[in-house]
Amino acid sequence: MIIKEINIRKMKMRMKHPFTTSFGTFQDKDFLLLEVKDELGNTGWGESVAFHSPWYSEETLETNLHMIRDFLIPIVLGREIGHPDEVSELFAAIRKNNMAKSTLEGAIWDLYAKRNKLTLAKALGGERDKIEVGISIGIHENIANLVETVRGFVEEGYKRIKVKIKPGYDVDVIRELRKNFPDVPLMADANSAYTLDDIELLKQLDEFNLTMIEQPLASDDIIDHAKLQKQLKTPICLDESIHSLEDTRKAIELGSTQIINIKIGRVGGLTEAKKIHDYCMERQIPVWCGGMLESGIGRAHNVALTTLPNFILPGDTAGSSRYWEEDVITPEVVAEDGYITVPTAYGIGYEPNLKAMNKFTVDELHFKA
Ligand code: OSB
Ligand code: MG
Repeated sequence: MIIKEINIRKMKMRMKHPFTTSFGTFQDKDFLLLEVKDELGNTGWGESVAFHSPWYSEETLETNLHMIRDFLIPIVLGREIGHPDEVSELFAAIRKNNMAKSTLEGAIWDLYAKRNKLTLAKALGGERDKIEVGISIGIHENIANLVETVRGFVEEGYKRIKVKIKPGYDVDVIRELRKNFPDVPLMADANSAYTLDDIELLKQLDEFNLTMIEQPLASDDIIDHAKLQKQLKTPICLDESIHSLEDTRKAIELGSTQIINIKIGRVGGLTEAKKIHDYCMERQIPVWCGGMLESGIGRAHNVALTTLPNFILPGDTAGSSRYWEEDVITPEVVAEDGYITVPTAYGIGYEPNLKAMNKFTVDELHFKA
């Protein structure tokens, strides 16, 4: 297929509820959507999961726009591409900037699947027709409110509950949740808020039978996590520290992690995500699909990836209505009793809802071969 046309939309969508992590609060979501077209008029869609500010990682919407416009589009525009796996090889000449790469690579995967009359799930080698999903819940300053929020999602059937923690909002919060929900699969995500000085405190979490603790230590660390894991019963899962298959190999070899959170954007695209999945499957390391508060386009990519067999643990990809009054795809992603049914239409399996998309578009850029 020849990449003939690329269109970028700068989007602004207000989330239904603010979402607070140890590093900041999200309310307005600024992000990019990208559409690719081939010589036959087929289209594919991708989403940049970079946030407005460099809190979670160094990438932002504007750095992604710069990388996509000035470096990545010139590599693919007008080029003949046989298979989307070639895209990550072409992009290897550019260091890092994984979320930027993933935006364009994801759109080309969708295009490839549509052109070959395959679902994206099938094109990736996925097998499931429905996926199990959990939910990620932000910091609630009022613990009674948090308990009620969790109760609502447990009643909706979500398969596991993840709560954010930070220093001063950790052991007591988890104790209260365990008291109220003794049997619910529960985990905590610290988004790098602790250091090895907090070992004694983190060890107290062992008594609550958490499925895992996600990224307790620095966002660029794999050494201290290995030291911490030796002293914790609770499995550590790395999120921020994993950007590639190589990072995955090193973290597993060191004993820094027992579970991997795969985010397509963070690892530079679906091809690398699949490599990490396959590597972990061979070593019986479970993986799950993380979320970046995506709109429907990114959410659809997550659903397709999660159909691969080693996505053993429920991910963070909840239904569209958890985040948005109106999503940019049709139909919207629906989670029912903790399952999302994998769509059967070709490519990502959901159509862009252009009316909604236009409403939330603040700028557009067009590129033609
Ligand atoms: O660490 O997984 C994370 C949201 C923003 C930034 C980082 C993270 C998160 C989430 C929510 O946990 C994931 C989602 O619901 O999409
Ligand atoms: Mg995380």
